Amino acid sequence: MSGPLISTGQITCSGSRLPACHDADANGFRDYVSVPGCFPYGGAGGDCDDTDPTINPRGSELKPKANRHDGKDNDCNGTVDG
Ligand SMILES: [Ca+2]
Ligand SMILES: [Ca+2]
Repeated sequence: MSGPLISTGQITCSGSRLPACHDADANGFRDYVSVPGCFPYGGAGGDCDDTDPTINPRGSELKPKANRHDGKDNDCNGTVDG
């Protein structure tokens, strides 16, 4: 899994902070994809689906069992239903 690496070669620091990652679904996990190089201020990161609050890196494909067959990558490990 790729993390929120802070790029020092592409971002010019001029007293401003890195842009904050979006958390569109307000589940506390911010989306690194929408804003590459963003920083998860005030929250964890790595939300692979920032439109569904039930999907996050701490989600589970197994609990509830129905998640196993919902066609979603509930735990953001890159594998749907696994
Ligand atoms: Ca989110
Ligand atoms: Ca998964």
